[in-house]
Amino acid sequence: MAEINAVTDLTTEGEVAVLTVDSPPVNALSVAVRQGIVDGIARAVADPSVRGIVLACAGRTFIAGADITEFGRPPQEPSLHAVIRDIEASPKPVVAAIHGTALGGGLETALGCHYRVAVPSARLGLPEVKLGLLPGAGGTQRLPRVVGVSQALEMVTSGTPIGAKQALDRGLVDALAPEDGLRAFAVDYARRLLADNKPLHRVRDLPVQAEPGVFDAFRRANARKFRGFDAPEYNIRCIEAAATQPFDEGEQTERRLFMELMNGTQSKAQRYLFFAEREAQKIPGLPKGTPVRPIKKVGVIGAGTMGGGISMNFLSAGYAVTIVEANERALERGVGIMRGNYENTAKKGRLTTEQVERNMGLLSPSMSFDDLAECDLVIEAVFENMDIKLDIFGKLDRIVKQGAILASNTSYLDIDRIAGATQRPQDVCGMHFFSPANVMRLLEVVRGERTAPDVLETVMQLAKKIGKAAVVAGVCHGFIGNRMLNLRQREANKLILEGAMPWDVDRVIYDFGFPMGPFQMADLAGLDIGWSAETSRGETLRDQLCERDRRGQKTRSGFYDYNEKREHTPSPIVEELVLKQSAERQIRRRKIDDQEILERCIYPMINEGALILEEGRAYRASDIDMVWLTGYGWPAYRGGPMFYGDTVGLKTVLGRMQEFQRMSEADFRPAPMLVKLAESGGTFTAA
Ligand code: 3H9
Repeated sequence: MAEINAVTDLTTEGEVAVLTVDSPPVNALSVAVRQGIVDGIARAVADPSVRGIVLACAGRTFIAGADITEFGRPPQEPSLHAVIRDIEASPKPVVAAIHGTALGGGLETALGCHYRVAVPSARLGLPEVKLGLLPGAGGTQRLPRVVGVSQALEMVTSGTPIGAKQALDRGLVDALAPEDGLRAFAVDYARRLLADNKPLHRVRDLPVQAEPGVFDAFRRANARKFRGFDAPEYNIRCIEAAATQPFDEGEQTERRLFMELMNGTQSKAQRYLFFAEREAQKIPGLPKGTPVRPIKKVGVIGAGTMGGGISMNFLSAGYAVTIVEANERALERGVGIMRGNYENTAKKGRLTTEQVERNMGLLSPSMSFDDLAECDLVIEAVFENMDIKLDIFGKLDRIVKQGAILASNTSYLDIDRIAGATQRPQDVCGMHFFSPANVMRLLEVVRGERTAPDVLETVMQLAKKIGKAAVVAGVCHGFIGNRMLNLRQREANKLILEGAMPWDVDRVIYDFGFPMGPFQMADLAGLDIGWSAETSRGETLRDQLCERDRRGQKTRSGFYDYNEKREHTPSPIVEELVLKQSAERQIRRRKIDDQEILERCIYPMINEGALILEEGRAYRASDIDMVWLTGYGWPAYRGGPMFYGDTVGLKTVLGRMQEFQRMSEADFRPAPMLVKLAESGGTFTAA
């Protein structure tokens, strides 16, 4: 074995040289890997005894992309372009041997090879768009030459990898290798190429054609999905260049557009979020190797919207779930809705009917707490009422086996008090899912004062298994997400009394990049959540709307009027009620511009985030940003509220908070951390 450098080596098997990259964890294309490939290829090309080359990787995966940690720093030679150019120019055939994932620069490197073989479990894709980028090492020019323009457009703008079998069908892979014999297969494949005198397939030389109008049609079809993001459009332009320009010119276009994205704020935000998601898994005081408790059977209390959605997460991941509800009709209804949801997914082709039956077969509906006795984890998802929860946890303590984890899905309440209702507070934590719980990625894991480390570790690992992005929050009213959301809602409510209309606030929030504004969100959730006709005093706008049976989308009217397609239009009744409210409260309405609406809604949230950090209810600013990204539809290209605060500049945020303080001292009091960072020129995300 000949070592090329610390992360690559070259061995020969007869006339075939195998160049192996070994740079854990994911063989990213760091400068050392790039140099190793260039030197390894040069050595194999120069060796007269070598006639063919295999490019392979050690460890769990083929090359997973450029080394993202190098982005934003001065570029170092050799560039990835040079690496791929050298591979493609090799006079001896180069075969890429792919296992794990060939992603981004990794797939681009494979596309520079003359042939590609992969194990069936391998996945191949160009996920750069998720980092606000485009494949910048010839990927947008080579991919359409192999899979065609339509498939290439789909792959680069979605960033979703495809499986090896699909890649074989599309010509992206030339042959499938046995799962545990990739290296030998690739070497043999190279030998056969040589024996059969096969030509060198240089992808750059292949033709590429596009149907007239294909690009604009693609843009139109995806306009909603791409709204606000720069990278999808840049990717489309590159594929367009591949179809209209010679290869070298197309590569130059790609390079130029790549650099524009790389230097922009959007990609910076999206790259930050990539690391934020991984960082959120690292919990202070929880060393690697913390033991986990085995979880096989899960219990869920409550078969309402939340309980049903929570159960579906576990059923879909193959866990047995016992769902308990107090009355039979509610239980039947809840189970029926779950089945209906699965069947709808099956109708859309995203589940087979067998999978629907398998999932539903794992569910045991029950009306007795005693059926939870053998569960390893029980999640309570009933009405937000402390007394009811205390009663339930007392019962669980008596019934459920020792060592089980007892969790509450409460959105606001004090987990320590709930834990206090048991003799085993160390086994209690919060698992706060977001509605619809089977869809939204966020799981706030609330760490109580006495939650045991292995309980926390178990829940964090479990979250990954059910496809959730878990973030640890400390005990406080509303935890991270809802505590901050309350402030946005407070300001939205104030703004409409002071001069804006609900649709003005919603438009500003939507244009900022959220899927909808606060009033549309309220209509969707239902205005009567927590409202009752008996106790209504008719004072607030919400009271007045509910009293008129304007309870949101479900009654086809709320802050807006809705048609049968659920399209909304501003309501003249609401306008009248808003004006009346202002008059009754003797508020002189004034014109409020969009900038003020945005700042009033967002800056107090940032300020609250600073308080949350100060109090230690979140471990880091990026955890707060993950909460908002995965639970509330914060636009990824703005990085999250704390990152956004940094982007605007904390001095600016502080300055505006101080101006707003003149209107209301208590509502806009700056957090000491905000003041300190603004004065010292610091940032939340680098703090
Ligand atoms: C690109 O290629 C641009 C080019 O087109 C143009 C260039 C000119 N770099 O996710 P995991 C780290 S853009 C640096 O937990 P898994 C990660 O931070 C790139 N580090 O493992 C983590 O570190 P830590 C296009 C990276 O098994 C550790 O590896 N490629 C990179 O769940 C383990 O990661 C992508 O976007 C990287 N590229 O998933 C692929 N990737 O342990 C990005 C990972 O300290 N990567 N790390 O927290 C992934 O999607 C997943 O990591 C992968 C493995 C699916 C590969």
